[in-house]
Amino acid sequence: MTFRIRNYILLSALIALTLGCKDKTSEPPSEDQKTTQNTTKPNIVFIYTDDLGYGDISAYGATEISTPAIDALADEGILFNNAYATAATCTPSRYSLLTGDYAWRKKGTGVAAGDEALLIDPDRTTLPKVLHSAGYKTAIVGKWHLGLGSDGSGPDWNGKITPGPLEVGFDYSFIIPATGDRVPSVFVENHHIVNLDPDDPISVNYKEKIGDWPTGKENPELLTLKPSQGHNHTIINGVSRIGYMTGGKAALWDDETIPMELLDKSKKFIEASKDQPFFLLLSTHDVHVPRIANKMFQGKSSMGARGDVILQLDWTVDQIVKLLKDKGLYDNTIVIFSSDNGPVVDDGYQDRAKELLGNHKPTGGLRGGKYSAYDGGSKIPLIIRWPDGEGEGTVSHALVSQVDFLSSFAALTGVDEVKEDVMDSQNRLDVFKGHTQDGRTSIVQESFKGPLSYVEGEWKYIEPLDGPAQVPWGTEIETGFQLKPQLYNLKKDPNETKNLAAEYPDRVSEYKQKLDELKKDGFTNEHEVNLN
Ligand code: NG6
Ligand code: CA
Repeated sequence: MTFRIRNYILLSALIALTLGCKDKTSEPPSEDQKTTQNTTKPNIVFIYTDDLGYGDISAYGATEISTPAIDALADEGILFNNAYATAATCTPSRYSLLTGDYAWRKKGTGVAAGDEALLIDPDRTTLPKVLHSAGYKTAIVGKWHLGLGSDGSGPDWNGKITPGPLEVGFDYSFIIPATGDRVPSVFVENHHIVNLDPDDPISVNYKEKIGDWPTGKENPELLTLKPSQGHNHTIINGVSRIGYMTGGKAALWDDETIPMELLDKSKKFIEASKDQPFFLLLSTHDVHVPRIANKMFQGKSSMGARGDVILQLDWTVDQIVKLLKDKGLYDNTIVIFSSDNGPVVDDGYQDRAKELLGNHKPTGGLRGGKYSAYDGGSKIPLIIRWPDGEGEGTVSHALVSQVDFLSSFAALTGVDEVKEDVMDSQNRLDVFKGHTQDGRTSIVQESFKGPLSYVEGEWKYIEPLDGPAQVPWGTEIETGFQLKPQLYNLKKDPNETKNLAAEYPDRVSEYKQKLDELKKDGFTNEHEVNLN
């Protein structure tokens, strides 16, 4: 895609104003939908991918892989090239997206275990609750990874699994409880495991082996995909996972059809919601490990499993867009595409991602990657395609954070006030719509059990903290831990190569003070632990 200049933004805004800019390729809505779909409250489909990097798609400059469906969204919408998840791992980023708060304010939000209790307080304001109050039907389909069940007891796998997504504001949920590489390898629909046979109850344990199902450690000869780090507990479908499980055989998912299952449930939700505005959070398993593409995509990229699942993800986007067009809903639906954290090449399985990477740069050259305090950890792709063509084909350089969707969508849907329990989310609707390039003044980035960073304008300060320079379990990613403060100029040095802290001591103390100030409203120092 071609990067166009600011004038173009103005010009297209003008054209949109005069002509009422519409997507030419989509089907006109049916008479039926014209009457039932409320144009002041557009549907929202948020495609939230897992571990997809800033450089992983062709719209962001990848040349070794082509992602035409995602690129088409960028051509029809706004591509943000200065957008951040709040954290470098999944659980805290998702916590922020749904609550509008930085996750370092809340204990236990590092990377949730597969049997963790629900991390979001059901009494608090959430993004789906805000949209629900505006008359939206809300759903999450896909990866959850924010815990299930009550504090102390966790999820009751064989009974009613609650609290969970439904208790924090979703009307419908069909989820992978934690991650694809964590047990239990089953889907949970609303409050129950799908296809669970009561005569074959499920047990899950994260401390010790239970039952007699083989493990990667004891029976490596049974593996079709071998671990490279950890991941040597219970074997499901030839792949050893994190955590032990036994029972629930009929409920096990098939890794190769996860995207199809998620699409099917998304489709049913969309079809059932056509009479009112809807919010669908489609939270893909791709491109997280284990990367097991469907047969349709196996061997289709030059990069092995990781490239194949990027193609599979692009196909998912294409399917969703086609579905919206088929149903006549595309002209009244905002489509958002983003990722929960930066990329990682070897994240624990010998899937040859590293060997076959070739010239591809998942972070687009940014320093670090998933887990890291450097920008490779949390600077992510973000594309917003507005149904009325706003910002069509433009690029926004504004500093934006996923934490702001809650307040911005509240404003969009006419919810005047967001309660005080939301501390960090700001209404940046004008920025998300491309009306202005004046983004946030500052953001905070969270690395995995490591330092926080404070970004203001073109400057980034990383707080000093003691810990290993590299992620210790072998992913070959720099953490960002350093005993001295770090200061980078992201404009002149986007890859954070030159620490300028010694040259600008006043800036360092100013940013340290500002970060400390933000921490005063709530901070859990569990992030200040050593990774070892
Ligand atoms: C790590 C896992 C990694 C991944 C990550 C969470 C090991 C060695 N590594 O602990 O594979 O599951 O947790 O990823 O176990 S996230 O995208 O959900 O945050
Ligand atoms: Ca992730």
